[in-house]
Amino acid sequence: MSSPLEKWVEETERLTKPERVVWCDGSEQEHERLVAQSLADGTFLPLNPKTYPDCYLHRSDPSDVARTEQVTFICTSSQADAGPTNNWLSPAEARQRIGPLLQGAMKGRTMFVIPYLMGPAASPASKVGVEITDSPYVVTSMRVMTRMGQVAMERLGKSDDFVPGLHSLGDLNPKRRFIAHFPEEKLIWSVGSGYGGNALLGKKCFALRIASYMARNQGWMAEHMLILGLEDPSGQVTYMAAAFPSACGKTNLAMMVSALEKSGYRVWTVGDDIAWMRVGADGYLHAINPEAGFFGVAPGTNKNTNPNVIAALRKHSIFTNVGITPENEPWWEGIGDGPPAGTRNWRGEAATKDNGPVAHPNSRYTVPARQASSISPHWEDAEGVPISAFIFGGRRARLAPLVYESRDWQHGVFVGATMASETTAAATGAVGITRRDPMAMLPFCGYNMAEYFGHWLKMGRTIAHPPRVFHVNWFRRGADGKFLWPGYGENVRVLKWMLERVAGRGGAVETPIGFVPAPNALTLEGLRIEKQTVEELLRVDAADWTEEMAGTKKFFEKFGSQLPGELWSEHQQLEQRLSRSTAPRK
Ligand code: SAT
Ligand code: MN
Repeated sequence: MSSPLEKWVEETERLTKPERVVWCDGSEQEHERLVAQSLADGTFLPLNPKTYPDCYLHRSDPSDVARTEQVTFICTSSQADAGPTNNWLSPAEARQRIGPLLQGAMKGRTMFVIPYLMGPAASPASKVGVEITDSPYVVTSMRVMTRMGQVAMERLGKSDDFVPGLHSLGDLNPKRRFIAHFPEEKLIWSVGSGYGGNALLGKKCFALRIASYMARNQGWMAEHMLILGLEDPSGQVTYMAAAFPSACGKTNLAMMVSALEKSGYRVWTVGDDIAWMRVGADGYLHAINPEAGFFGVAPGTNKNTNPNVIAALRKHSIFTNVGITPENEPWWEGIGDGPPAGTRNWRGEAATKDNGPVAHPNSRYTVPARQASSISPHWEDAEGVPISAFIFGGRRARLAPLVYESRDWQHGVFVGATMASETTAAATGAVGITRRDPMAMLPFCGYNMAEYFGHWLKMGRTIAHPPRVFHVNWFRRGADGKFLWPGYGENVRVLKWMLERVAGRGGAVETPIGFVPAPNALTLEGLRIEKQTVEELLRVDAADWTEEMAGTKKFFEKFGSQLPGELWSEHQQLEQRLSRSTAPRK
């Protein structure tokens, strides 16, 4: 008798009609075979084997360089279950529209079956996915980003407890591109794109969209969050999880080389993008990183902004849509020097001043997490790491101070729900537009976001020791348009304040929006920054915030009566605090 997995593979073979079927085991020999093929057919270009051993450059189709949210669908039986922020198709209509695109889509191609495990091999919280794809780039990338092959097959056995994901490049025509999720069946269909979050189905499709739906039903959390540990001079490590939208610096924060290392503060990386969290026996929320690699934004990455990743990506890494130097080394804007004469851009043309950026703004590196020297010794712990703080953040040129702490869990959920950020190149569409992105989950929540907020509120009632909730903004600009805060390794100063708040020590002043560091509560030694700049960074402008409330209100109204009353109540209370603070003093 064939297993549920074998049945699905046979069914898919009949649908897509590949020339051959290859079951991937994740072995070294298989990797070498695949790389040799990918080099032969141009999927990969070799990088310098001396300075970048086992590293490759992949150029995607120029029309296929980022996630495409407008063709990403949540396919639930009822539209209300997808909610007002997701694109929706009924499961029947999705099958009708996408089925024909998959019909015979793998003719003449190899169909790869990739069993993979999301989460550490030892963790009971880990889950099995199986991706079927006709893209060898996807196979090689999944081997970095997940625990692929044998380990997943062992976990699965003959059971049907896996998330099937069917991916085909199709003809790469954006008009025939669909990324569809069927959360009721835990199924994913993706066709017409070979890019990152559209094609590596373990990442956003499974670990966020499908997993968030499962988590709501099962009482846990799947979040778009990095996980880091901050070690203090006594050697104690406090774990924090932070949600920022795509391309807002999660990887850099998670891998930071601390500016306070000499005083004993050091950052350990557990994850850079996704956190799966459950309440542990100790009453703390415990987080695992379901992934095994980092899929980070290349431009702007250099030995100052992220020295750990620069060192890590010198072997076994894949580069997508970056430039290439005559020495066959990867090159991108902000890498440091250059570009050297003879560099070719991400499309393979000679890089000149007039043909745009050398690396695509959303070009990426894919690197095994274990290669980072900052990787936490606990990153694969079966029980995950206990989370003491949540950090929300985004890009806001104005408004949000460098850091503030919410008043309590419910207010923290409000802070997350009202997050907004300027858009980046990680998704197609205009860049730099401020949009609401609650908990950085707007593109990744697999169900109605009103219910998602409700789930957060409910979780708060089940966690005996809930994380404290903070909000940060590294991107505030001064009147001259320049960033006020240096960011990167200096961000540890803000994390240190959070650690002190968690320990019940850090000094804070109350403002209408929450608590900001008291004067002198931020450790600024060794940083050249004017007192006025710090004041400006921490300033809460009641008039600006009152204006912001109108935007928040409009956003909340989208959800109609489904929005939890607690959030309206928080909205009202904030309005009152703001009006009290702007009222003339008696
Ligand atoms: O393309 S991905 O979705 O994997 C990266 C991102 O946008 O966060
Ligand atoms: Mn992400």
